[in-house]
Amino acid sequence: MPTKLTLISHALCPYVQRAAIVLDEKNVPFDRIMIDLADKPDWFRTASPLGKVPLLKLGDGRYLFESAPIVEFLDETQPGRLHPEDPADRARHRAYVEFASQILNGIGALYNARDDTGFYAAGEAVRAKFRHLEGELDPTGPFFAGRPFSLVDAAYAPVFRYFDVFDGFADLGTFDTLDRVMAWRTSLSARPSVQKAVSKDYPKLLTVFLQKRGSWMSHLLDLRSREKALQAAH
Ligand SMILES: N[C@@H](CCC(=O)N[C@@H](CS)C(=O)NCC(=O)O)C(=O)O
Repeated sequence: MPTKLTLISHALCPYVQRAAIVLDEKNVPFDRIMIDLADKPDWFRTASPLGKVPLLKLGDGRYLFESAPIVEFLDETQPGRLHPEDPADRARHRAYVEFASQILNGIGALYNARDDTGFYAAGEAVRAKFRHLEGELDPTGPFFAGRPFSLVDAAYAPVFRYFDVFDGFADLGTFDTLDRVMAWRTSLSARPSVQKAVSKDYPKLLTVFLQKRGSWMSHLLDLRSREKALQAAH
């Protein structure tokens, strides 16, 4: 590619993280531009047909949109394949990337639930998906398909990152008894490309985002911070 790639981003977006992880796994230098999704600039509206991040700006000025085609493009154009060779395996991997997107929708339902009933129902729906994954993971690990890190791993690392923050104020039990999923989560969180995909203030930014939802999760966060304040006062 003639010149540097640019990843059009948002600090909290899990789909942006997929592209950032793949770029880093392939040692591709790239620039990053953050977009305020509450106040989208005109050039972004023009470049992004769905008005969403990520976008990948190529060296020739063209923009790619949608995380799945973006990471597939990177996989095809940059050395070090992150997709399996066998077409059926590849199709399965693509399906599990979509499965990760469905879990992200479930996480959205969880943090937007208005009351405890909706919250626990959304939590159970997310857990059911991880229960399914427990049977799909390579038993030897450390990643989805065993030793090689793949595009599927890049899709799940941002999913697990939500729980690193949720764990600070709620015991959801999402991964209880799901030993392979937990081991996968741990391996992904130790991966340098995963760590570098967000800024250091990600947990704080996500916490503020969750506090503002006016949801049951916001209420749990509020309870936790009151508890902490009380403990600090004693
Ligand atoms: N299917 C898209 C989903 C991307 C997406 O949902 N991006 C969100 C942020 S995480 C967004 O840009 N939302 C802005 C909006 O909908 O206005 C992909 O895989 O790239």
